[in-house]
Amino acid sequence: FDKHKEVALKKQLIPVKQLEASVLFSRNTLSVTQRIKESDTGIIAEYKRRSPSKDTINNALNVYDVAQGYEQAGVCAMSVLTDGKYFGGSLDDLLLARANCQLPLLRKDFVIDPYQILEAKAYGANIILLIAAVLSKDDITNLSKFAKSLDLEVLLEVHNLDELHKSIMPSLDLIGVNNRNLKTFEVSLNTSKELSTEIPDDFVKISESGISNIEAIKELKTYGYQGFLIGENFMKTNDAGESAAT
Ligand code: IGP
Repeated sequence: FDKHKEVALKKQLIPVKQLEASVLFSRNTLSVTQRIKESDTGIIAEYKRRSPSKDTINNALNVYDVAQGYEQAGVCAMSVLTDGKYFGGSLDDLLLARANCQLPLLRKDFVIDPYQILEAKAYGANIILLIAAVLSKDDITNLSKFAKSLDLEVLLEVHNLDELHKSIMPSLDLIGVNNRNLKTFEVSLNTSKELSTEIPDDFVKISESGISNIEAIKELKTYGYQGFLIGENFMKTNDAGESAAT
């Protein structure tokens, strides 16, 4: 993760003033929390070309078509990987998704600096991800408050009880349990099941990763999960939008 920090910080190319002056900076807010509460499915569908755990998932699908497909499928929000090094994504992907759908968009990246939150806003995101495994409690406090000040919602990702306990604070909107261990890439839906009772009810609960069928969703719902972040299962097909619809 330290390496990643270096890379992320080196990308500070566009001056802050210019980001803040961009047209997308002053658009209306889209609330994913609201949409998830109103939806019976709660799906956040991800655009992901490749991942360190799987190498190439699919290079043939362009973000433009996928954004449209996910929107037609009626998902609650779209997640766009903007990390280039490990996931082959970019901020341009986010911008293209913004240009082609009205869905709330999650900037999926390793956010460690407020500058990345300004970028998220300027490139069309409505939600940012903060990963408890790579951030201190103070980082989470500062970054989440900064995001809220820009009218962005915050999804906090945890993988174990320690991460959850250090992170609970009012400036978060959604708490996501990642079923994938980011160090070993092992996936187990039990992670969501085990942590479910520890997440206070004021947050929308999201289960992330390794979800590949309706049965899993139904089961996770009985544990109080309202949202489901799904990438690979949709992206590995010829038509990600169609598979999200079914
Ligand atoms: C999606 P999957 O197994 O459905 O493709 O997982 C999403 O949860 C996963 O991409 C993810 C992720 C992350 C990627 C969850 N947390 C943090 C990068 C960084």
